[in-house]
Amino acid sequence: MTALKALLFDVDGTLADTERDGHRPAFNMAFQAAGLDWHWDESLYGELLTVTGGKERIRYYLEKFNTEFVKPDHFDDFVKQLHASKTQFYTQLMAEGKIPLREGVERLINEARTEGMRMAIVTTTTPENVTALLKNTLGPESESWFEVIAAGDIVPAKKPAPDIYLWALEQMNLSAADAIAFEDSLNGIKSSAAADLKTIITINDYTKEDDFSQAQLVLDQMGDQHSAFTVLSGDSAGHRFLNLELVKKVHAG
Ligand code: XBP
Ligand code: MG
Repeated sequence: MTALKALLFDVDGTLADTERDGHRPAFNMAFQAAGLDWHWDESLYGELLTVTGGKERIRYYLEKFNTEFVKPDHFDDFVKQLHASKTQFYTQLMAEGKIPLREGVERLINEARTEGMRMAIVTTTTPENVTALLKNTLGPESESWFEVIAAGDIVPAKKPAPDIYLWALEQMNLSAADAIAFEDSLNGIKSSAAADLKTIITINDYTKEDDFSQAQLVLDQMGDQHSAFTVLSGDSAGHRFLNLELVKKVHAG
């Protein structure tokens, strides 16, 4: 059996509920600032989440939900600029500190640091967004706790492709058996499972109906001493919240 050497964290939906209250409003602010009458409500955004990556999501919206829109010349640049504006609004929202980490995330990260467990971020979101979330929740130094920040366009094929996980493992000189992934969505588990990583899922409102049959453990949240998780599938070995001991058991199991 290989000992657990690293924790690989997805960001959006896993560390914090950023999709509904961060990304979605930031997209809408960018649309308004660009003089577009587009509005992504919570339910439409749920459908748009099928596609990862903000630029990819804008294109998907126009292909599937707003086919009347006449694409401007230099459409690629148009999407890039719109997305850059969205990133600015998103990082501003993070700086206002309105999006907290999910229950138990900070505790687990601190426990991992204390034990000297290696950690990385593996996400499809833009690197600036990761920096903004970490700084404004875990503090200005926290980015350095993660050995690798694998994010955004660093690999061309985003989740559900395994590429971003494989890239992170390669950077860390680890094999999939050495690590475990933390995810919240179907695209996330498809990506981590295709990279041969064992995965622990914490669901959220957008992902609660997703198929997580490839995950080792599915929870409603990581939970805490006074806020026990609900186990949706897998074996929590009698634990009431997700600590490093349970993570190691899931990895070994
Ligand atoms: C996150 C995403 C991202 C964000 C938006 O997925 O799909 O596209 O919604 O980020 P995951 P950008 O949690 O699997 O990483 O607009 O910066 O692309
Ligand atoms: Mg996610």
